[in-house]
Amino acid sequence: MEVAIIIGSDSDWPLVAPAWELLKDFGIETEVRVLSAHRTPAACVEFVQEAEAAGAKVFIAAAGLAAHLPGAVAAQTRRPVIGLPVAAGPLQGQDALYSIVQMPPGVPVATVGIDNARNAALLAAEILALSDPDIDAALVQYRRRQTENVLMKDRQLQGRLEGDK
Ligand code: RP5
Repeated sequence: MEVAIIIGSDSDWPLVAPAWELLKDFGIETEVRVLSAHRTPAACVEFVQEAEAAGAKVFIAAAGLAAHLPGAVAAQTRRPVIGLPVAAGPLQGQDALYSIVQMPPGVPVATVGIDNARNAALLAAEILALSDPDIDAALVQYRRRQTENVLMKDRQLQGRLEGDK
């Protein structure tokens, strides 16, 4: 296992699944577990230790509401932890964002935007790419496709605007 994804509830999965898909596309071995900092604290600690022993180099932890999961994971490992705030509940992820990003000095969590599962996966891939040329090559291709896609959209818009003249 190279990346361990932990989600605070199965209700988070639809928003986190794009991260798993992207890592799979990059050929990165990823395990996903539902474990909560509040509801299953002991199992959460146990898994982080097991995952680290199994070779996990990066953790992605996703949670909504009072999202303590990424911080609780970071407290148990020196591997980089990427926190993904999930838009759940009446505050739609703003509570989770502040909770995840405002870690006390000494235990960092790299926080991405609310529901931005894709950026969490890309950040994990970029960390792994530092020591894996295949993942680095996959990232080069990903950026190239992204650039081509935006330029194509620009050409399409220019075409439509020309047609309106
Ligand atoms: C958080 O509480 C979870 O990460 C989820 O985003 C939110 C709601 O959980 P459920 O009540 O849907 O299980 O801990």
